[in-house]
Amino acid sequence: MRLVPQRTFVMIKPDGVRRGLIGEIISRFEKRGLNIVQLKMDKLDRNRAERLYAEHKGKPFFEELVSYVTSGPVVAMLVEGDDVVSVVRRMIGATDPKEASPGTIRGDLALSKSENVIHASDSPEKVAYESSVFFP
Ligand code: FUP
Repeated sequence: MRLVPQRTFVMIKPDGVRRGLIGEIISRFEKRGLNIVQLKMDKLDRNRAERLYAEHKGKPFFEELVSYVTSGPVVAMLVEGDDVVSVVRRMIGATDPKEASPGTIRGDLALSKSENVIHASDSPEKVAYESSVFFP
């Protein structure tokens, strides 16, 4: 049992904000029993988007990814709870929403692999790195 609950970084992407899904998504985390401990609406510029997605630089979808994630406001948050990194990854579902299980956020709310509503860190190391882009 951890003394300090784990935290993860979550970002509702521009399509999630545009489509009015902020409340629906936050509500799922709250109903699951997780705590929202920081929350901020923000807009990424190219420089910060490239930092956030540094691991994908050079991949064929990188340019499309950066232009999409800078296309409108996002909601960044830190979510806390037991084993929250893996719990939230399971709640968001597979990267390609067409493959994501029903009941997951992507499986219920998205269809496009490039515009898949939400991002969540996949390891504690990424939590530290990705949150520093939003919560310095
Ligand atoms: P995930 O961790 O599930 O968000 O997925 P990745 O880190 O592998 O990818 C980050 C983002 O890049 C995805 F959310 C969407 C985009 N992407 C594509 O557009 N095409 C791909 O083939 C893979 C990822």
